[in-house]
Amino acid sequence: MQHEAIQEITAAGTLEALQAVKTKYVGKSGLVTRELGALGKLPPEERKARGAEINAVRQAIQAALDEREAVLKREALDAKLAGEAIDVTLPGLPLPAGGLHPINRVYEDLVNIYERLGYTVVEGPEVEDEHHNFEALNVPWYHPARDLQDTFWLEEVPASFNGPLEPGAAPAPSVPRLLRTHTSPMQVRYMVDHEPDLKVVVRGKVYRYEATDATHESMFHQLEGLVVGDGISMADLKGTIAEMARGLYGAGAKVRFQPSYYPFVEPGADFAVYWDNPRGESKWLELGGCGMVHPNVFKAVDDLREAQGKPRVYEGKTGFAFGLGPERIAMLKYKIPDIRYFYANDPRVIGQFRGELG
Ligand code: FA5
Repeated sequence: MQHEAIQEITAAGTLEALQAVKTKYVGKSGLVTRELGALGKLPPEERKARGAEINAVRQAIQAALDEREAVLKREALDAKLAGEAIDVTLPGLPLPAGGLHPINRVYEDLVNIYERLGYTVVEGPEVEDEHHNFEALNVPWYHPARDLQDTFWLEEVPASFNGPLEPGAAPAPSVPRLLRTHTSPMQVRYMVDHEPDLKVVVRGKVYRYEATDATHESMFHQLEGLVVGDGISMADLKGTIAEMARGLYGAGAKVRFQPSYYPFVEPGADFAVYWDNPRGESKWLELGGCGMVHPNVFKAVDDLREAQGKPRVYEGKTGFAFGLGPERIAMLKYKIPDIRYFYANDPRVIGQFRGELG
């Protein structure tokens, strides 16, 4: 029996198989255990010798079981460790490649065009004050044009802002802050800090307290242009916008100007480019507003300069300005049907541009 047991123990390849052998021989009703139990039936003179014999067998089997168990446990541990080993030579998990947001891509195209034309590129504060956003841009507090750009105010608007709707009424006692509704306040800031001649484009976010729809967001972007010097004319403005359209849509691009009203320019216009849409139709695409800088803006800038001890240098100058929303361009270029997709943080939308824009 000892011989067979040892053979079976040696043959057991797993801890489970070994346990079965253990149960078979030395378990509660195992073969050896039963033999020990049968001792009582032997005549007393045989019991001792037989008992010693069976115990020796039992100890030999137990020793073989222990030894085999130790071997199997080590093997199991080795196998587990081998399975868990980190192969440091394997290539790492690939990080998803990022790409430029479609709006930044359009900005790059636009900025490249204007840098080529010798413009400086600036950004400016998104938290503005009422004076730069409206007042200095020839939009006094009582002016209905303020309704064109519903505003996120950051501070209580003083009661006098809602005072008698008359020119010449007492000016507001303080200047509340707001989220800029357009990039035009940077016209003012840039002119206060720099003397003519100048050519500058402003890029950045703007905010309007508006209901959103497929073509309107409450946060969007603008590109603003400002050129000031001597004898700058509407022809310069038209040539510049045409050059931009050719940069965006190729040599055959055509531009259209229609009279429009912005308080900070006179005359003012909206401009559109003629382009071939994805359905093969040629259409006018409204891009933004523009015009010749209003003399009241130059005056407001000189007033601010004077208050800072700087010379008045803008009176008598001429200049043009324009402002457009890159979202429009990006929606058409990348066939994104709803402006809200740009900022919904959905990787299924933005992820499409990884390869193309990387
Ligand atoms: C302005 O903001 C003027 N500051 C532009 C300007 C600058 C005129 C300099 C003259 C001289 P307007 O409110 O039209 O104008 O906005 C300009 C462009 O911003 C629009 O043509 C449009 O492309 C974009 N835009 C306006 N509102 C939204 C909106 N809610 N969501 C997305 N884009 C918008």
